[in-house]
Amino acid sequence: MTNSKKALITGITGQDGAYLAQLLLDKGYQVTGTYRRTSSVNFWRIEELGIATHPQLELVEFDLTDLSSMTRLIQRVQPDEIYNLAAQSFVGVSFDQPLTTGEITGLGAVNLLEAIRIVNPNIRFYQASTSEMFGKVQAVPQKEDTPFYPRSPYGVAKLYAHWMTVNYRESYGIFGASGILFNHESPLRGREFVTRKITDSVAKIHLGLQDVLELGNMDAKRDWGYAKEYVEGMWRILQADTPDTYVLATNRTETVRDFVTMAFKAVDIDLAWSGAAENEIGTCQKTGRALVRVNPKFYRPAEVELLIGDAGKALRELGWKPQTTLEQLCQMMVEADLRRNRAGVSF
Ligand code: NDP
Ligand code: GDR
Repeated sequence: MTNSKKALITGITGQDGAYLAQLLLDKGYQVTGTYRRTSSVNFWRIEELGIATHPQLELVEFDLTDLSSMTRLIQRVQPDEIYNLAAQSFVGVSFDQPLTTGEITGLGAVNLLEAIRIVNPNIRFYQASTSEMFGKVQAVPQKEDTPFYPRSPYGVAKLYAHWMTVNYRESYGIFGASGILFNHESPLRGREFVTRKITDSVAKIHLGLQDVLELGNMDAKRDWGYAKEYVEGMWRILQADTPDTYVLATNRTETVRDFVTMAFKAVDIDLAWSGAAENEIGTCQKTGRALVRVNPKFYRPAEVELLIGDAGKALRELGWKPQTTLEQLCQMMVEADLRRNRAGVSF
């Protein structure tokens, strides 16, 4: 299928960037994806999806903190749509690197908005906002009008970028839309995030490549969906008649502990939990072997305890709703990690 539309995706080497590129290429878009210069290229996700050498995909080196290169890139590509997915996206690291996180995750979005304002205010802009902006629970389920209370430098930076998107929408009439996405996972999730850390460890433990899985706060509750479905929501947000803000979520929440139990179940291991807080352990019911342990080094200085989203507005206005259950998602991730570990691949 071909289509005359052009899209620019920042952060194509990340989980969502890869899935979104695949979706837009399937729709016939001409896609320009940006990646950061590093000593070794990081294209494993787009390679796994089989799109790295797609004739309608252009890959461009770019850094979100560099306004001049961004302006030139937008001038050259003249995209119809820009999806700003690039960010320092790991909450834990944001406590150690608050300034870098602010520059990339917060100011980076404003660089793009400024470039759009200068080059072509008709370009549609999607900002990857996050449920981390809700942070400390003010109301449940969280939706578009729930008050924000971010609990990390990442959440604060994202909130700044979110409000700047709204501000450019209101001040300059730019089509600045924002998706407040709750956690979404997949086999392409980075291994530092808890779901993938769990499924990769479960695969390794099952294959005898690892002894124990160490985690931080097991009581945190998250609303986890499937990333591939969430990028479809991003696209729908940019096809709406007017720019707006939408929550994408599943409206189901589970603890980290529940996800661990589910992941071990996917390899036929039933866990028994004992102890509390720092002393909690998960043991194999059959053998009594300790497989999961808490290590306080993974605790965060401030935690987001409970996220559960209401995506009713996205369903009503965009016809978007999640389809994959958490059990299916978890199974898919464990199977992918079993395959990778059996093949000796470490992504
Ligand atoms: P990833 O961490 O997988 O990807 C982030 C991307 O940003 C990578 O391509 C990364 O490049 C790139 N990047 C980082 N710093 C810069 C920089 N200075 N200049 C240019 N590119 C940079 O995130 P996800 O795909 O999971 O998430 C996509 C977006 O959605 C992020 O903004 C995230 O904060 C947000 N979000 C994610 C949610 C989720 O559950 N996944 C939920 C809500 C929001 P490199 O590969 O080189 O590191
Ligand atoms: P989150 O995702 O912070 O919600 O941000 P992450 O998977 O890192 O943490 C989820 C919860 O699990 C707890 N946890 C651990 N987390 C990690 N990473 N490692 C551990 O060992 C561990 N043990 C317990 C955390 O404390 C937390 O409560 C993700 C990112 O994708 C953001 O970019 C995005 O905006 C939000 O989701 C929505």
